Amino acid sequence: MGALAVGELVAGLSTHLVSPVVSVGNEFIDRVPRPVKDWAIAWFGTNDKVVLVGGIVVTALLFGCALGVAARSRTWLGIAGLGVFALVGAAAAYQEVDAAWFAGLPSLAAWAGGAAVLLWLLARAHLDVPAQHEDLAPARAPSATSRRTFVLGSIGALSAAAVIGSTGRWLQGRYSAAASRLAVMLPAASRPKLPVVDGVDLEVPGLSSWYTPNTDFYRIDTALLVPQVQAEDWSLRIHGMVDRELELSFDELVSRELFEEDITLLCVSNEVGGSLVGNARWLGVRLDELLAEAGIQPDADQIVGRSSDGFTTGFPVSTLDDGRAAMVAVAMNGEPLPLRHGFPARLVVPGLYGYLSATKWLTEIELTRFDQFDQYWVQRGWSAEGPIKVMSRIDTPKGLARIAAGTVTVAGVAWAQNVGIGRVEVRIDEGEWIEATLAAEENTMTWRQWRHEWDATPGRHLITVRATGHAGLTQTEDRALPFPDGATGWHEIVVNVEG
Ligand SMILES: Nc1nc2c(c(=O)[nH]1)N[C@H]1C(S)=C(S)[C@@H](COP(=O)(O)O)O[C@H]1N2
Ligand SMILES: [Mo]
Repeated sequence: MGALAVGELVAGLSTHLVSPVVSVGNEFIDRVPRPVKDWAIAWFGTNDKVVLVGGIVVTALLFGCALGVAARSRTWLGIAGLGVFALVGAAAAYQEVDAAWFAGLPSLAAWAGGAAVLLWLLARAHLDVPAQHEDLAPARAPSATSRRTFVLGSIGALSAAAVIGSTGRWLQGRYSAAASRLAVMLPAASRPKLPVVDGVDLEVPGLSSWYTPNTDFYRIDTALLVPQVQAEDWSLRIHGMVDRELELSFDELVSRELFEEDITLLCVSNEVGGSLVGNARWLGVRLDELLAEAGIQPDADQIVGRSSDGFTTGFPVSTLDDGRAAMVAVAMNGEPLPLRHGFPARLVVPGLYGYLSATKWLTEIELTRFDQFDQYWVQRGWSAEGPIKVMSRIDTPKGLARIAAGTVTVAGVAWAQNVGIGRVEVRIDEGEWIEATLAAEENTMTWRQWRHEWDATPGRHLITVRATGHAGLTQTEDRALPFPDGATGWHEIVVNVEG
């Protein structure tokens, strides 16, 4: 406990330092075998990070208790054990991107702090050891005073650790980019988009709204702490296999021609019926225009996005051939990108899963070749190409809901980027497929709402949905898990209709 607290405090002293707990967590995230990660997302969803940090702290505390017990007979064991513990923290710290040469300092200090607390507590526990040695019989029970000094000492040490640890966390908070975000003034789009088509939102209770509010938007990334990137210090470098390297500051980026577009973002880990999908209005600079200015060399076939935290994405240069609205985005639903969603800038590429394309906290765009570089998730076995698959989801009623008999509105969303949804069908109890009513279509890069009025009779019923893209491709019934290139299958729910 003392060790962890000192680690936090020292980490708070410099932006170049990361708390040992966070480093160990980040390393863990980068190294866990995929099944463990899938299991964590399945069980804890987007709370997986809280669980991981909690797990590390609890493991460390249990380890500390074991060391304390061992140190009672052999002091050096306790000190050495703390050393092993600090080594793990330091090793993880040196794995962080841009680790400074002194990255191991918080762990080293944690070792010293932990050892000091241990020695001090041991001294208190042994205060009257000589007395014990004199009267060996009947048992070597510590005297009441010795026990009291030890317990008081422990309480004192715990409170000191709590104070030191929270001071450390507070110091680390100084590097927040929240103020930088508040100060950002975004110019309007120079090519304003027409207002959203009428009727894209069916406004059925329980159905996802057309735009997903930023606060509800799913968050998926490998960063245990949200990277804090100040717009003032930020720059975007476009380099690699280009004719002219470009480097743009945030001001230079936003004073270029901005455009806006509604695009639905999707995570490849989304299961059938899952919620790792959201629709937003994005404002940004066209990626094809930036790259044309840099001049893509003919041999380049991969566009790699690099993030401030070392994460990378990669997708084919040919993705942009159809003129789709790929962009370096600076705003989401009318406000600067939230810190969690990549402030100050990120990539958004309609039609590709996020892991291939949607780099948050973007700092570099590199033109390269697939035979020269594998991006973060490709190194971990995921597919190097990831067009989003046709999918539909029932939002209301909810699975296993109890509903009253009569007319029930079954409604949801469907997507088929960048072809567009042509048809959605609903089936009750494996009967005939019935065409649902579609909301208006805004563009082919977003989800499309649908609804179906169902005359519900008492009993237990199975509702199934499937979608078909404009090109005629119907969502397959074959169930596939997200790995390696996205889940497939029909979304089905069971409801209980009460008579
Ligand atoms: N820097 C960084 N960018 C990232 C990721 C990441 O781990 N780190 N994850 C990607 C994945 S897998 C997805 S699905 C999207 C999610 O974007 P969101 O969190 O804004 O919804 O971000 C992408 N961009
Ligand atoms: Mo993702």
